[in-house]
Amino acid sequence: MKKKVAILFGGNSTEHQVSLQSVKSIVHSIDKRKYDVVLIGVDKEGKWYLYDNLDSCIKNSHDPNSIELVKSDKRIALIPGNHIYPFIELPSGKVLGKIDVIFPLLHGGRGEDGSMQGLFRITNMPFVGSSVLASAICMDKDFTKRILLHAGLKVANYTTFTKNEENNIHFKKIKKQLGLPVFIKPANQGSSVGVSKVESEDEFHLGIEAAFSYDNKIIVEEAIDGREIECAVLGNNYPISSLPGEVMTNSSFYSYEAKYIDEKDSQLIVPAVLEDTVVKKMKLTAIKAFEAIQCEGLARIDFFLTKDNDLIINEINTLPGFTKQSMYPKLWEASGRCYKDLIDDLIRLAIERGASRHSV
Ligand code: G1L
Repeated sequence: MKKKVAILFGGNSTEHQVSLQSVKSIVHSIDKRKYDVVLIGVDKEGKWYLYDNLDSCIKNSHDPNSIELVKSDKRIALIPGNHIYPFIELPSGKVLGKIDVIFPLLHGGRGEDGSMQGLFRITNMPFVGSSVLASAICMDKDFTKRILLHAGLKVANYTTFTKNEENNIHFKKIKKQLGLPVFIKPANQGSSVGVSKVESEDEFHLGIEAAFSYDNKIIVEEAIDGREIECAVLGNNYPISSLPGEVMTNSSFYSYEAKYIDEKDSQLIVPAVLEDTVVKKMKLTAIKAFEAIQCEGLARIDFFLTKDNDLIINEINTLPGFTKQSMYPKLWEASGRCYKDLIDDLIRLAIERGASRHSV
């Protein structure tokens, strides 16, 4: 029997557009003989709408940065306590047919800190990707590093400050501890904004202020001189890793700008040109990191590779870009798994896990 896959998309952030592009790619590629797709858009206020087709979801906008969801005439909600039919139409309360699995392509606020995954669990809905704990950990750069360090993996040296320590941050002490330049970032992984690279005391104080305007916790991190290499991991209990790929950018700081502001300025080289020994080590380390955080389904592990072939984990992304052109699918494509099969694998992994008890 065909399975019903509900794709949840939208959300309230800058990644809104990536989300819509990713839905387009998935709807285009998903095996229609195996799956029926149900489209559910989440608007900026957090309201959920049901759509008949992709064209009716998106307001035609000439400015790609201001793409907006069109409200459909069907509001829906996912509510606890309704057993196998937790999706209901609003305001009538009529139940929607059974959904087998949710593909949550959501970003920002509630979409990625584990709380949405909590809702799926409470309503007993199988879903693609990591569950509550791993999603929440990966949202926080400080907690991510603590877990990775505890697992014996390398991360950039850093220090954390909370808002109540703001008046007790000393440039000289940091300079001694981490050297210069340093990166200052909000701890919240979701904020692609509020990041600065600083070289001087003046810049330092501005950077601290900027980061605190996005989060009550910030990290100050040594700048690593290295190539940016990323690896894709797929699986639940027996995860596998892809060949690595490289993100090429012009200069160290522009790498941030390019990544966050204009993705087109960076070039993806897949697979990355690396020695076999480095590839092997990277694939193993990526799986170790995935397991340390207890990720499920998928994650993209981002590394710095230094001149001495040291592997330093920069970031773990449980919600990687997912258009056909994005790094995560490209890495699998280069490793012999096409986009359509990848979608298939992720849905299968979600259902398999749904049938067993969640531990975290
Ligand atoms: F459902 C998955 F597979 F777990 C999943 C969920 C979310 C994969 C990728 C993403 N990515 C995002 O939501 C996005 C923030 C990059 C927008 Cl598409």
